[in-house]
Amino acid sequence: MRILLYNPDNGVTRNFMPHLWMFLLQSLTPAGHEVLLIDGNAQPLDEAGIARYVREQKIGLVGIGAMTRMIAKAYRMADAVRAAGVQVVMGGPHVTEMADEALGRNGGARHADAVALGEADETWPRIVEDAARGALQDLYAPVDPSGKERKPSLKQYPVIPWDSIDLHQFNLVPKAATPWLKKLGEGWGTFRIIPVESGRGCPYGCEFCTVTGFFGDSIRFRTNESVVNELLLLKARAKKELGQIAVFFIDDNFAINVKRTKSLLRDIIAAGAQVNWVAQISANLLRDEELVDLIAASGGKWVFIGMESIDPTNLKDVNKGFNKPGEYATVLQRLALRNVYAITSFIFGMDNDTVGVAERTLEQVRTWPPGLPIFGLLTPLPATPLYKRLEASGRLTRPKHWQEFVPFAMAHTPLKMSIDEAHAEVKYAWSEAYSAEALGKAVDALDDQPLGYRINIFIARLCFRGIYFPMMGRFAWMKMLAENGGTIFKLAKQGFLAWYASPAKAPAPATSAGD
Ligand code: B12
Ligand code: SF4
Repeated sequence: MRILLYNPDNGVTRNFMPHLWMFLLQSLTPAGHEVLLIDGNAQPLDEAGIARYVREQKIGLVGIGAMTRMIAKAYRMADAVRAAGVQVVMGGPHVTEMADEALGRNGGARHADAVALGEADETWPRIVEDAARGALQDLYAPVDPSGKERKPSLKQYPVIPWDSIDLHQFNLVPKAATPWLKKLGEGWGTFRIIPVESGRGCPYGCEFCTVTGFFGDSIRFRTNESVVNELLLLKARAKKELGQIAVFFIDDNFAINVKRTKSLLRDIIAAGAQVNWVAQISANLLRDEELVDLIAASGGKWVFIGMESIDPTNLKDVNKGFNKPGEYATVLQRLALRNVYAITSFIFGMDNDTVGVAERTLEQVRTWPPGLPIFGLLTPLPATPLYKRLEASGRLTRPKHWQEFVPFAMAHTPLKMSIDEAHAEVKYAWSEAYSAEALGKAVDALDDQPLGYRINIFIARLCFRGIYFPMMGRFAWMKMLAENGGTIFKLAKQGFLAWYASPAKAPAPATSAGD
């Protein structure tokens, strides 16, 4: 049977990073079946397109995975596939919580023939065999023979054949630039950000988050050896292609067990498996100087920190009181001292937020080492404690917000400001933090760093700006480049002067010319 695994586009980013679940399920597919992958962020498809594709490619099963924000698109695509006569199985965090919705058991239309609940590592092979026999069941739950829920162990993690998988759709280097970028330094012909997991689960149970409910509060880890081997495979591929690879450790809290994280990072260093990496780590775990030393030495470049708010009352309200705003600056300095920077994530529209929250947050951000701040709105995702609390108190204004997804729009009324005011706050934060002036200052703040490093920060900033101001079309790009002309000119001038002063550009000695 030919199987298509499909992830719908999110309407914001393009092929920033592939989704791990597709590669994982591909690796866990029983022999005798062929698996094709399409990520809508890299290969946009509409309903007619996917129907044509499954017919032309003679696909027998389509697996669709989606977060809540893409679920409406996922359902439309599933409907088109089923209308073309092909079976659909859906999985991922949204349908796990809303299986009845996907199966049309709540009065709405049916979108999927089957739903894989929770982690599908162990159910996937059975789903494939059932589909091949034309005997798909409605629901597949990860349970043991006695019917008790079972979380897959990560000790026997499959080898994802990163060295041979077709990753063409995930190259971030524009095609036109590939031939000459290949020759730059160690080669920039390809640049890919690859998701790697080293563990699953988070016990913290923040009120707005689905992770503790979905993956459970017991944490499971892969062996150090299996993670190290995966990094070595990725490194070898990048070298072979004269390209670059960066890894996103997608664990929800990469340092949840500090002792184990240190041991993994030591093993990475010992095996020479360092690649540039980014990971999510909560601020409280970054108090450990030795951990931060190892992060830097093993290739850690960016740490995503869910700061959420600078207001302790807000943090307590969402069960994230372990975040201490008073230590944010120290933690960021500790990272910056080792040239590791932070993606700092904030949520507005919390119950104690009032008008002006964005400026109050930015006042703090401006005093920190330059990083990549991101701003969102408190969103009640299905089955989270937050959703239940807001529902019980009648505060949901769009209880099924995912059916008509609108980016950066609240689905409930905050307590101390209006929905419109919350929207204005998030807009203000993005506009100020990513203005040409703010970008210029971030680059200037790194004056003591090598030029390549500062260019990286500048490009990362421009990319992150696109999360709120999507860069669709040439005009948007030209406008943004014109606005940032001053910084671009400054970086280009410094680059030219550095090149002019370098011995590499001096003419070669006459003897070597024709000998
Ligand atoms: C990496 C990641 C991202 C990446 C992007 C995704 C990518 N390219 O990988 C980035 C950093 C960009 C991101 C952004 C966001 N993310 Co995110 N992200 C994650 C994270 C940390 C890891 C995802 C992952 O790979 N997990 C590991 C794999 C193995 O697990 P999995 O995807 O769940 O797959 C398993 C099962 O679900 C199932 N499965 C999944 N799909 C399918 C499909 C089929 C057919 C089958 C059979 C089974 C199946 O099988 C897999 C193996 O067991 C998760 C949290 C988590 N730990 O999962 C949050 C998570 C997915 N993100 C979440 C959210 C909310 C967001 C944002 C909306 C946050 C925000 N406010 O901006 C944005 C939206 C991004 C966008 N515009 O698309 C939520 C989604 C909840 C929900 N109900 O939708 C999660 C669960 C975290 C949370 N806090 O609750 N995210
Ligand atoms: S620490 Fe992060 S992953 Fe864990 S529950 Fe809180 S938000 Fe979710």
